[in-house]
Amino acid sequence: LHRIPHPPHRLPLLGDVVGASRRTPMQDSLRYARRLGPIFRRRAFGKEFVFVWGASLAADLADEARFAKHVGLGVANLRPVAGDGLFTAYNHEPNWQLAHDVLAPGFSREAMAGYHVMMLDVAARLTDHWDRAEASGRTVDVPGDMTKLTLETIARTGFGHDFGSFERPRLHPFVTAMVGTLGYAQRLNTVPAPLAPWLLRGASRRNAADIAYLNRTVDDLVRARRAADGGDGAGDLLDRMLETAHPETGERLSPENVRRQVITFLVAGHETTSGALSFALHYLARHPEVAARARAEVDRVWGDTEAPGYEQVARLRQVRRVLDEALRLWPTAPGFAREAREDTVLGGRYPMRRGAWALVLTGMLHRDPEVWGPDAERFDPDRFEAKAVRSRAPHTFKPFGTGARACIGRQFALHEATLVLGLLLRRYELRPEPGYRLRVTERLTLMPEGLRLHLDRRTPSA
Ligand code: MNH
Repeated sequence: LHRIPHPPHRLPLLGDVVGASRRTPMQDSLRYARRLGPIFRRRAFGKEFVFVWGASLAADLADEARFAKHVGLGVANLRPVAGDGLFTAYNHEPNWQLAHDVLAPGFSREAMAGYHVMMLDVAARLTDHWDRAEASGRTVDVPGDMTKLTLETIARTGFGHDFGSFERPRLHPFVTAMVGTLGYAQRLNTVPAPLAPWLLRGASRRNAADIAYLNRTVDDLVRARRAADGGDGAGDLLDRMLETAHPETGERLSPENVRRQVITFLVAGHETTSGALSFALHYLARHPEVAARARAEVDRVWGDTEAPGYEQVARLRQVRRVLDEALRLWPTAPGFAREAREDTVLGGRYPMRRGAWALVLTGMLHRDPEVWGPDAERFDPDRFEAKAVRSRAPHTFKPFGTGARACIGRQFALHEATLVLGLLLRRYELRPEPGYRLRVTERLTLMPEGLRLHLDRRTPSA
């Protein structure tokens, strides 16, 4: 540890809390990162945390032979919500492999092609809503509407459920409860663990109520499906969770584990995609020349087809680059933790004992000037042209994590977001609100705060 730099002013007990901000721990760490270099540590309440963002060290942590996912910090704080569900399971828990094998086919090409039509359907509700705002000259609430869109998409495609988000003036209470638990899990890191029940008394009562609400929602959803005799799922994720046995062992998910998986997928399946879409729309509104190029591509590739087909989405290269570049600057899942499988030496210099772990700061890795150049802070989708991508070192762009525990929903998210950006670019011109400056809220995930845009409906053919 002594080889790893830390902030200069350490307090006894509290540690490195000088200048620290409780509401934005990730952006805070980015500030420390710039000062302290590619690997650094911070102490909080007697514990030492190691952060890594330098590209070569992060690439070393991606070595699956020596490192694995670590369930720590924010992720561990979600255990009371998501238990041994796919995202929060410990590597050694048998339900991880079981659920992974049972659910992975739910993200195959064939499965995705099946979701496509439902995704189009949900997107049409968004454009109805935006058409009305546009017609009356109102701005739209981007993160709010993207959250409605992505929640409806995962609920419909995965679970045959309709939350009716676009028919409500406010977000569905499921979202409020989810945001509550995510925020609470983040806050737990900002107080000493033994004092948490006392310091966060009120908040922890609310959190218990939020978790109870999430459980109830999910139990209702599962009960409705069981009552329908498994008949109406047509092989969606819930069908797999309830009906499908492991191909080799014949084992099935237990009812308690199904509950954990449904919550996991409803939360993981929409919150980060919503943020990614929101950041992308922010940058499109700020960079009309980029938007014009992407829009020209949509017009060219999709032509007059009212509803683009599944195959026509992956052909939107420019649009996809906009999304990648937004995820580079603001990876909406802003970090992931890696632990040593055995005693090892990180980057040939930092000894780590078996079980020792480090948090990869994805947002900072994505701005490492040695990889991205001196203008790493600038929004420039051309960084994702095929030639540029080929010439970059591996493990330098990691918005979906790494290895066996990387995001299972990656293709799902990319397909959904590219499709929706294509549809929105084809239909509207986007204008920023004068005076808006990007502010980013954190609740484990990242989201642009207060982002509203003006819309102008494009004329004919659109
Ligand atoms: Mn997703 C794991 C980012 C969309 C379901 N996701 C991860 C991890 C990252 C991540 C990073 C790894 C975390 C870790 O190592 O601790 N995920 C994203 C981003 C988007 C996203 C940035 C959208 C953009 N994720 C989705 C969608 C779904 C989903 C959509 C589901 C439909 N993600 C998961 C699940 C895991 C995961 C489940 C856990 C996988 C595992 O551990 O086996």
